[in-house]
Order: sequence, then C-alpha cells, then structure tokens
Amino acid sequence: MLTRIDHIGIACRDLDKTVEFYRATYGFEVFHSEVNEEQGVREAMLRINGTDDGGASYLQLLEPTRPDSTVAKWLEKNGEGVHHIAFGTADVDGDAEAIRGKGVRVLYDQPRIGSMGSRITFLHPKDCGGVLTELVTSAQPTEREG
Ligand code: CMX
Ligand code: CO
Repeated sequence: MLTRIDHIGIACRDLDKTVEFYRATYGFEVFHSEVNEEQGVREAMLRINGTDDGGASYLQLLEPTRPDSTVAKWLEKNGEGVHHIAFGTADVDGDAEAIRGKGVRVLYDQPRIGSMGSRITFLHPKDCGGVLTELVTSAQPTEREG
C-alpha cells in the first residue's frame, strides 16, 4: 500500500546552487547527500515533514553525474524542474507487481538501490499521464526517520 509522498525529484544543473536556493528561500537543510552511480545522479535529500506511517517526505535535488544519464538527457530536453514524484510503501515488490498487473510498465524487474539505502522502482511516465512515478521502500525507517 502506498502511504505517503516519499519525495518529489527536482532536476538541476548545479546541486550546490540549488541546495543554497532551498536553504536561503525556505530554510530547508540537507538531511542526506550521496552519489548514485547506477542512476547517474548526485543528490541531496531535504527532509520536509514526517508522515503518519512513520516515514517522511523529502525534496530530492538531482544533478547528473554524466551526460548519458536519464537526468542529463531530461535536462537537455526540458531544462530544470520537477522530474518525478515518489510514493512510499512498506512493500515496493508487492506494490510494483500489483501495479504491473494493471498494465502499467514497471521499469525494473527487481527494485534497485535508491537514496539512503532504500529500494526503488519506476513506472513509465507514458503509462502514468506524463508523470514519471517512483515507488520507494525506505531502509530502517524508524532508525533514520523516527
Ligand atoms: N517525466 C515525464 N515524462 C518523461 C520523463 C519524465 N521525467 N522522462 C521522459 N519522459 C517522456 C519523454 O518526454 C518522452 O516523451 P515523448 O516521446 O512524447 O517525447 C518519453 O518519455 C521518452 O523519453 P526519452 O527522452 O526518450 O527518455 P527514455 O525513454 O530514454 O527514458 C525513462 C525515460 C522514464 C525510461 C527514464 O527516464 C528512466 O529510466 N527513468 C527512471 C530512472 C531515473 O529517472 N533515475 C533518476 C532519478 C533517481 C532517483 O530518483 O533516485
Ligand atoms: Co527519486
């Protein structure tokens, strides 16, 4: 069951500058940052609020690490902006299979590793009304997000 907005993914060309915009404008601080080479991104997670399933909602600021990455290609075409939304679930495997059964393309056969050791998969934007949609199961939610 999808129980929260886990994050909104925002593509940018300059992560440090974008982090500074969110800090100076809204007072949001970096909760976690990392490079995910498989996804081709350097990212910062800004924790916005806790959620009643024990998790949290974040903004995920994404800068491409290489020109052939999905985010780099998206930036070339669209410029900076909202890239995807992500729903949180305790069971990404089960929810992805259920959604696949409804005829929506799930991009990965098995979930991959996302931010903070989470397990993630994506639904094709062409099957979701133009919205690239991610499903996320956090790692150790109580320890990290409690
Ligand atoms: N949102 C909405 N539509 C999108 C999109 C996005 N983020 N990315 C691509 N599209 C649309 C394109 O506009 C295009 O539509 P048209 O054919 O009408 O022009 C169509 O999808 C195909 O786009 P493309 O530019 O040819 O891109 P690809 O097919 O090569 O890749 C996708 C699209 C979804 C398969 C790819 O972006 C992907 O695998 N995404 C999942 C991984 C990812 O996004 N990782 C980065 C974030 C990591 C994280 O969140 O942790
Ligand atoms: Co994401």
